[in-house]
Amino acid sequence: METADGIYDSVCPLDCPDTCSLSVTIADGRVTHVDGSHRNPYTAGFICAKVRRYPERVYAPERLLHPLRRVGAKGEGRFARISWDDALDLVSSRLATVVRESGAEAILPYHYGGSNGLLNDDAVDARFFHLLGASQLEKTICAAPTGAVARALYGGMVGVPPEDYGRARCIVLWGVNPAATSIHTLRHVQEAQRAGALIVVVDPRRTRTARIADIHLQPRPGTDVVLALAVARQLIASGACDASFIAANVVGFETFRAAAERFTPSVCEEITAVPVRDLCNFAAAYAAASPAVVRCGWGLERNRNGGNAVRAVLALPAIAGKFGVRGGGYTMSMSGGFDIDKQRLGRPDLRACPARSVNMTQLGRALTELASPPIRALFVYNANPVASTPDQNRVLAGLAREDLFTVVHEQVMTDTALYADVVLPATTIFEQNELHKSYGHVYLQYSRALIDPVGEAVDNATLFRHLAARMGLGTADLFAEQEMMADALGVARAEEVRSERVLRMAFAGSYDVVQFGTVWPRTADGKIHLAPADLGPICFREEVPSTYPLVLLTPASERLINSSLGEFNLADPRLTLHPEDASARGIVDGAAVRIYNDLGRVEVRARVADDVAPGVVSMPKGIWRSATLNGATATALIADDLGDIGDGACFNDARVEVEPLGA
Ligand SMILES: Nc1nc2c(c(=O)[nH]1)N[C@H]1C(S)=C(S)[C@@H](COP(=O)(O)OP(=O)(O)OC[C@H]3O[C@@H](n4cnc5c(=O)[nH]c(N)nc54)[C@H](O)[C@@H]3O)O[C@H]1N2
Ligand SMILES: Nc1nc2c(c(=O)[nH]1)N[C@H]1C(S)=C(S)[C@@H](COP(=O)(O)OP(=O)(O)OC[C@H]3O[C@@H](n4cnc5c(=O)[nH]c(N)nc54)[C@H](O)[C@@H]3O)O[C@H]1N2
Ligand SMILES: [Mo]
Repeated sequence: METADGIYDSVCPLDCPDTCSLSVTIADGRVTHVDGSHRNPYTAGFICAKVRRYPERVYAPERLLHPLRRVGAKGEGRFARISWDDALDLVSSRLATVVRESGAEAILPYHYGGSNGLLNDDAVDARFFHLLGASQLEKTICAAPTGAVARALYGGMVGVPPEDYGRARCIVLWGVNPAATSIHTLRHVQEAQRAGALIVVVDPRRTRTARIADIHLQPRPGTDVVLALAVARQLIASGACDASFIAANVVGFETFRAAAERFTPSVCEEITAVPVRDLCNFAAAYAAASPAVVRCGWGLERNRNGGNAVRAVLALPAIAGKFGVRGGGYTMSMSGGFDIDKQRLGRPDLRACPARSVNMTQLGRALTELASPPIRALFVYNANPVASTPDQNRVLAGLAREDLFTVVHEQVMTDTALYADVVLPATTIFEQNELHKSYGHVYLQYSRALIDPVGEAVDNATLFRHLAARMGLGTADLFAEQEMMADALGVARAEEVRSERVLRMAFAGSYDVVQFGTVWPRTADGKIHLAPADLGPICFREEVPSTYPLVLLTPASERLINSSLGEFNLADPRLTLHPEDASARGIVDGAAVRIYNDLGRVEVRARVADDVAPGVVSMPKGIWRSATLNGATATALIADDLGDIGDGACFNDARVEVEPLGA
């Protein structure tokens, strides 16, 4: 490819709600600089520090340049270079053998958010695996509870765009830490605060976001359902609920009210540790403010009560009548607003017969326990399960199975790729075309390849096109980009986004997103359902007594996106613990510690700080095994339990003990 030296448009492909438009400097066919652009107005010309370092990923020493075949033991990391021809022959013949001997359900595709674009996940790959008849993957390691709840209550109504937060008089950031996970949202939050808005943060940790808050509620992890029900009860008791809005638009209010009844402010304090006074102040301030917006995040969903928590939080704007005004209501994922038909992209109709579903949260269990048929071939792409999936030791035990054939398509040699039988090199965003929606804003974007693939890297779509051709599945046009784009967007919109590069969501000719103004619940009857039958009764599950006294949280850090970019950006991860918990165990700041429970042990250094309450400890998600003292990371301590709604992962619900290393 001949790309003249210059500055070009691109889009960040990482799994982050901000989906930034990028300005990329190309010199001599290489990416030399990445920065934010103004093409997507939400990016406003600035990006996070880690993505400015993205060229380090493109040219990383860990970058995979050629297909590889394992020659050492599983996980040992000894590979021999092979040609693409040999690699495709090997993979297609092994998959064909598994189909012939055990049936296609013995093949499991495993993928998530590595490439957050529409052309390289759940598109060509999905068509390929449907035609093959492989087991289906339930994508639950993120957003399954929030997604299920937002659909049940509101039919996935489009959320308040963060660009409208500047208008709000009260912003509630519930279980979300935009200072790390959505820096462009934070900008609008601060703009609102300067204009006098009240900022409320609900987070068990004193994050950088919480530090700027006017009110910081610090509930015990996993108790948000109680907190939100207590707020609802308080709104109702103080006459702050909007009876006429409820009568016209809400189904199930009485059931919801009855469920909230027992959570008086003092019962709430007992369970959540949020003082009665803080609860009452928050409820009164929220009731009085308009526009008021609740930004519900993902941190609160990742525990045994997560679905019910989200359900109670998303009920608040309905009860308090916060809709119908620009900047008021709630924000959850924005994806639904792009009107992209995932079925038309992934084409489940290509499947000749139904196949079982495997919950990705329980990958380790699936690889070690599933029978009739057992998983014999695992195909990993856009994912790094050793780093990002619960129960690391069980995942590793599964990957170590001699009789499992594992293919990993990756950009860099990850902890998962080390266990592959065949490693295939993947392109980065600068080496492929991609269509990007966003789960945090309203702009649909398209980006083109700017440089030649590094080494022999191949994008996901091309890889599955090649494999389909080898295996005689489908026809070439079924897998073409043109076809994908048209299926996702319709021909006209596909052409428009290709030439314009950025398209804004529109609703009946308006660019404004006003809940109950321009966008409405997409439930069958157009109403809000506070007690939908498919979610069962709203409830709070008490903590299961454990011999391990500390709750471990494993949130996002500024340094990585999940495990992506971890090869250069988080060499010394720390466990944060409260000074009381530290001194009770003889742990000082910077000391090496062992964190352990029945599932595993992780050794890192400690950071002693009162950012967490006593009884709560925290370490970042996504770190690489080489970054800890013993080669195990947080997921080694996290059970593969499923949450209350949506069968999601419970990353923030582990119980652990900590001791000084050497004790
Ligand atoms: N820099 C960076 N940005 C990212 C990511 C990243 O890894 N790094 N990941 C991306 C992805 S995939 C996602 S899904 C989003 C996630 O975006 P966020 O939802 O903002 O991220 P989390 O860190 O999972 O959780 C947010 C906060 O929830 C808190 N929390 C934990 N348990 C509870 C609880 O029981 N109740 C309450 N109220 N809060 C709780 C945590 O302390 C944390 O500060 O961010 C995206 N953006
Ligand atoms: N402890 C703990 N763990 C968590 C969470 C938590 O809160 N706590 N949160 C979870 C969340 S929110 C999420 S979304 C998941 C994410 O889990 P994953 O989606 O597995 O995310 P990553 O670990 O970043 O792995 C993505 C991989 O895809 C690769 N990749 C990028 N682009 C491409 C491409 O175009 N093609 C191919 N073939 N590969 C590509 C990247 O190099 C990277 O190694 O992790 C979850 N894990
Ligand atoms: Mo996520």
